Amino acid sequence: MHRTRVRVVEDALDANNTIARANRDDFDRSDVTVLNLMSAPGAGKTALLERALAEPLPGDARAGVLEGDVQGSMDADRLAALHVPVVQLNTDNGFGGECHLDANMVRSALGHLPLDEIDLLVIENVGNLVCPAEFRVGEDARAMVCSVTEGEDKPLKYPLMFRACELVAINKSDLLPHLDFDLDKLLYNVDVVNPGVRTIVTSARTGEGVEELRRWLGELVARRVPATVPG
Ligand SMILES: Nc1nc2c(ncn2[C@@H]2O[C@H](COP(=O)(O)OP(=O)(O)OP(=O)(O)O)[C@@H](O)[C@H]2O)c(=O)[nH]1
Ligand SMILES: [Mg+2]
Repeated sequence: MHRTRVRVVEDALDANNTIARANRDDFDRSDVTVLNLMSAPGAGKTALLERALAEPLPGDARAGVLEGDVQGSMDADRLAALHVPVVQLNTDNGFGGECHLDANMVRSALGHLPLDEIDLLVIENVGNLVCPAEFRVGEDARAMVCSVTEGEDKPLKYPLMFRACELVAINKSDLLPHLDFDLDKLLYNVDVVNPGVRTIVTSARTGEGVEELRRWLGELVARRVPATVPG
């Protein structure tokens, strides 16, 4: 019984990976770098994107955003004001209200994205510290936002998410003076689960760290190796 359950989970992840590779081929054909951006609900993914994408990115990389939410278009509406292409994907709409995006959901949105007109696609995943890290969607890189209101222990309690990412933005730094929060302890815990991972302390309120985040996004696009997928 137990073994059957494990097999089913493995099959589901295999199927997801197959679709993720198909997404990846489509992204490669259009030469688009893809970032899967994850966090707990409300850590500040959309607020940081509003700041980071307000000006053209370094290297004039053109960005687009795929907004994943269970319901509603509030985040997409916020970002649409920036004049970057934004597509809203609701998991409530035919995907059972899932708490994460998977490769098939992203695939269903590809036709709505102007892939040939962008260099970077940021996929804002559904706010959740567990499931999004388990599903590849065809991305080149994964990053997460961890806000200072969440507690220093989160890397130790949700290690997969912290381990899956190559950048951790530690957001809401403007609130530090008002909190009983030890930033060094959080940085230490992040390093324990993902040694050497890049961290940027950010505030979508004051703009702290946003230039560094923008530079990182530019570097992500610049490091892309041109793909050899048949057209
Ligand atoms: N003080 C402060 N508030 C912030 C900061 N970043 C985001 N917020 C606030 O935190 C709340 C959640 O921000 P969002 O950007 O919606 O967070 P999110 O991660 O996109 O949330 P979901 O998409 O629902 O998972 C909003 O009220 C923001 O104004 C920050 O750096 N400092
Ligand atoms: Mg959001």
